[in-house]
Amino acid sequence: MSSHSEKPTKAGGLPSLQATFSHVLRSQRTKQNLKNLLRVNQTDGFDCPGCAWGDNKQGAFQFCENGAKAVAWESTGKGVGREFFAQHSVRQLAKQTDYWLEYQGRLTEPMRFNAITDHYEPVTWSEAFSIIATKLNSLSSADQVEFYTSGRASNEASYLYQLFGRLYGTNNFPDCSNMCHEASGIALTKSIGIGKGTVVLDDFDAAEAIFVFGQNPGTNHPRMMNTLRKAAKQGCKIVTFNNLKEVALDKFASPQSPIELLTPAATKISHLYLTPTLGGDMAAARGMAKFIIEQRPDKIDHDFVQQHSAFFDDYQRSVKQTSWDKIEQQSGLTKAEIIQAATVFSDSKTVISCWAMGLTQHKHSVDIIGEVINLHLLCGQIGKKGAGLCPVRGHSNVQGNRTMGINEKPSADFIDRLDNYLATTLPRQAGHNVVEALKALHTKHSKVLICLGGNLAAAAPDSHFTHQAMNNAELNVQISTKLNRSHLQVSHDGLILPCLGRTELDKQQSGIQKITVEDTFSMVHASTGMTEPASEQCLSEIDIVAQMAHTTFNHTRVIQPTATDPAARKLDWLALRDDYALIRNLIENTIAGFSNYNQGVEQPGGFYLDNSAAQRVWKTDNQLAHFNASMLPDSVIADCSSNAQTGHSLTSQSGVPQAILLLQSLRSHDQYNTTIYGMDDRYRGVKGKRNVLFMNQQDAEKLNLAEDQLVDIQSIANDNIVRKVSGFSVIFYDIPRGNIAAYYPETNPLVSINSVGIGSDTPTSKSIPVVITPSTKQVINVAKG
Ligand SMILES: Nc1nc2c(c(=O)[nH]1)N[C@H]1C(S)=C(S)[C@@H](COP(=O)(O)OP(=O)(O)OC[C@H]3O[C@@H](n4cnc5c(=O)[nH]c(N)nc54)[C@H](O)[C@@H]3O)O[C@H]1N2
Ligand SMILES: Nc1nc2c(c(=O)[nH]1)N[C@H]1C(S)=C(S)[C@@H](COP(=O)(O)OP(=O)(O)OC[C@H]3O[C@@H](n4cnc5c(=O)[nH]c(N)nc54)[C@H](O)[C@@H]3O)O[C@H]1N2
Ligand SMILES: [Mo]
Repeated sequence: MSSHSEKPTKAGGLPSLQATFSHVLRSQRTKQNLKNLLRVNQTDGFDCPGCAWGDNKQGAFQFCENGAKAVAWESTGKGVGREFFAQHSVRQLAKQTDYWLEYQGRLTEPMRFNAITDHYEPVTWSEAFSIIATKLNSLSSADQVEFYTSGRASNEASYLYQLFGRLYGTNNFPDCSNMCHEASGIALTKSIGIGKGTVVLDDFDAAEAIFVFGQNPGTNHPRMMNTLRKAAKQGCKIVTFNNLKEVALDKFASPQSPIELLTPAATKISHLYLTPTLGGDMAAARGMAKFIIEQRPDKIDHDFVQQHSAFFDDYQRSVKQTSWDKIEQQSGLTKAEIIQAATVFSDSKTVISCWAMGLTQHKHSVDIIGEVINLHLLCGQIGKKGAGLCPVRGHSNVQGNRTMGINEKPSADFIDRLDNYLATTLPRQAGHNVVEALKALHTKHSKVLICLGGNLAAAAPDSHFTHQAMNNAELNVQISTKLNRSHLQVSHDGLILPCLGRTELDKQQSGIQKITVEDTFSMVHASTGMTEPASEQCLSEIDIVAQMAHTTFNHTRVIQPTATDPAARKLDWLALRDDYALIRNLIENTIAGFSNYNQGVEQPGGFYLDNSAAQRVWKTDNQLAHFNASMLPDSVIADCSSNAQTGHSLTSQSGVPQAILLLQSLRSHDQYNTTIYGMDDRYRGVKGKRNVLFMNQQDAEKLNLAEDQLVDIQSIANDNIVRKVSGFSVIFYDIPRGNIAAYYPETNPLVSINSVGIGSDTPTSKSIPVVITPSTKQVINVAKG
């Protein structure tokens, strides 16, 4: 009998409400978490750590099932302290699943790795800061340190952290964006002169059509489902491009509607649902442009093109040169399907396009996104009410991190402002992104890794390479709330520094502190935690960063690489920690758009950071929006071997022909990135396991694979390294032939560190060429916990 359950016919509804409360109950802090949920995204509450979708301040509750999981997961009654680490060696812990590691509870005291005993042992905070200061002052170059950031860190924490790193002397700021929306930022900046989305939440009310490319909001941005549901009910046409049939984008029942909650009723979301092949969206969007340019030239916004854009002629030439054959072959869609989508696009007065990881994690993602932007320029669908571009951000403050300067390639303007205000000279040359940082650690050029949140060991590609790189670090410092794989990649010296989470009360000298964040719609607003901290020993991220900086800059340098920046010593790091309003003053004085910052965040809902492109002001070299005239790539996959074209056959060493399939790694409904909440993926009908492989039944039959059979997956790259994962059970799924899907992070070992997006350096986690074979390892992955 098949071990997975029926796929539901609608998303949301009662099961969603039930799941919400079962996670609250499991947190062992039920009462507190019910209170927490009522304060999620409320004006006087805290920003949901779940995702970066904007808040609509009306309505009694602003949380969703997956936001509730994130809150309950953080605010748990379980804790991990010295007894736990005395009991388990690092080597033993490394054998546990990601789920088990985080399920142990909150980190409650600072710990230091002892390489002799292979255990973490208690350390005082002052010893911990002194270890960091001593190490940072002993390096021969500031570029030997990698400062990683994950997108949950607040504006204040991120700002202070980048200031610390830059005053120390480096731009090595690898961050989760490098693996996430990097391609969006690059494509947008190239075309419209700003790397952010151009719409606000209200625009969705005024859109006649909404295109959703490569995004699964039912799981990853559930609050967006209410926006889509409302739009659909108003007659807005929603067009979905997704490699898989995601149930929420078909039918959604709002848990806030009694009828949809309690009966089979649901709102039909997508007017048109197209399933392109992986990496095929550029071809699909090119086809839409071809139809409009060649068949419906009256639908081109000629005034916009003339007044606001450059390189239209080049673009038009590229479009005309692209054949329908190539478009159909590369998109996996028929000309008729593409024309249907193009007709909705060109017939609508206002169009918004949203996208997420299905567009950003490919080899030619910058061009894929460029082509979506081209469509909007072609029809003038930008910089007017109800129209524009919406890269839907992941982490709740990932957009704010970048605004605050977490960027390995800072703009000259940004450094100019800091230099002027602080009377200093900060480094300008580009630092390392994630892939570069890992390579530098791997070759031991970099010696220290500091992580402000996240779980680099599990989030980054090529797990074996990544783990080796992290183990090479002479010092691995992890500022975290929960135990994860990154704490276990330690061979020399390592520190676990436990911090407060978003939901927790943050008391400093000057009183209770708020922090601020920026959402997908460039709204900056405050967030105040209310729960008692998990432990008295947990410090706020800001406190930890401030003390690292204070100790480092007041320590004698053993080797003088670049003289310690005098500005670093002049700054009163501890005063900034005592009152976060002072950090906001510093931000106000050094970053554009933040005037009256402290007053602005007092307003309900916060304040809006201006977006030039939304005003039809183009901050490009010639003050015009640029069409991107790139041709379709020859192949959508990274160069992996001379004959590695999807679907073509390759002869294995044993002489048996094997088909190459293209694998995407995605999220289940029960996870937050590398944090695994449970083993189910309700909307895809998966229960109790994560090592599953979604594949087309015909592909499976061709390979003689039965449903539930265990298989091994091996990726193909142009080096001789074997990258393989074992024991995945086959699930027949509605997915284009030649494409397969499995969960992240389990499939990260398959992504070569060298397989990255052109111009973005983002690991190509949505197009991994692989071969699959019946498993040699008979394991069933069951929940531990
Ligand atoms: N509950 C929860 N919320 C989250 C997260 C989480 O893990 N859990 N993660 C957060 C983060 S950091 C992020 S970045 C976002 C991620 O949000 P998503 O981007 O929605 O995340 P993925 O699961 O990677 O889903 C990618 C979607 O794109 C589709 N897809 C893949 N490749 C292609 C393609 O080539 N073309 C098209 N058209 N579709 C494709 C997949 O079928 C899938 O539906 O969510 C954020 N919110
Ligand atoms: N194969 C594959 N790889 C991917 C992706 C994919 O789709 N496929 N997606 C990529 C994407 S989009 C992203 S954004 C990255 C995510 O990469 P990361 O952001 O590095 O990973 P997370 O899993 O979000 O980090 C979880 C950890 O953050 C810590 N944490 C949680 N809350 C807090 C807090 O408030 N403060 C601090 N200091 N720590 C906290 C906890 O210890 C927890 O274990 O992964 C990328 N990797
Ligand atoms: Mo992300």
